[in-house]
Amino acid sequence: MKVFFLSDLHLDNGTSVAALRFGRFLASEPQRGDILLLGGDIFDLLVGNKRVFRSRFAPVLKAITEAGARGVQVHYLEGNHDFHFAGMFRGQSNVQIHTADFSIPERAIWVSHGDLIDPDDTGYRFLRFVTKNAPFRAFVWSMPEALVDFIGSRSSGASRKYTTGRVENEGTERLRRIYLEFARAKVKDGYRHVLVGHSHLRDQIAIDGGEYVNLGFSADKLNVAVLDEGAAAFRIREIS
Ligand SMILES: [Mn+2]
Repeated sequence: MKVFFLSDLHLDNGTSVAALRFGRFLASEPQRGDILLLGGDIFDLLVGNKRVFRSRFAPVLKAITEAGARGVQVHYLEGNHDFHFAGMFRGQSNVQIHTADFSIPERAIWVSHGDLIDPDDTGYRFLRFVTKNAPFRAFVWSMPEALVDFIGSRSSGASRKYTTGRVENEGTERLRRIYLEFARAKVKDGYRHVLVGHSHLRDQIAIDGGEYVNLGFSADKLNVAVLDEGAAAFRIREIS
């Protein structure tokens, strides 16, 4: 039984090169009994169970659903670009939506989107406080489709410019360090594989007794981390 991990694809529609690659991967690789971990920000904007998003991302949502239907255990953790969408997968018992960090105890895996690791990101913390709750979900539900899309794409575009245009500097070193510290603490708690996204800083670092994995952001070339049966560490490769 294999475990697959992907995050931060930031798909902006259902028919882009990246979306088609992801769809082909979902249709062919994870088999019945395998675990598929989606670590958040799979979509660049998917907030609320709105028709505009169901239709924009239809091929990808269908591929996720079909993977679950053939017996793949799908765990999808909300990111800061994709949340309040659990309704899209209602009734699909093999597709579990997580609104907070979670673990796969039998493989000693911890999965975190990573958006709460940096204690100094106070602006984002406030935004999260305002948006990630039931009243805001109800508010999105009541809003016209086009308005959610308009406001969302403006804020998601602004945040993406920040994250993809990031250059290596002292700030990134600081982020790397605190993400790694986060992973070390989880390994101390007994997890062997700490899978994190959000920072867009790709890393795979061995920690005494475990590892920290972050796939970064790869635009059209999607990365997947795979844990084979009995393997000690994930291996990262590109999806072609
Ligand atoms: Mn993120």
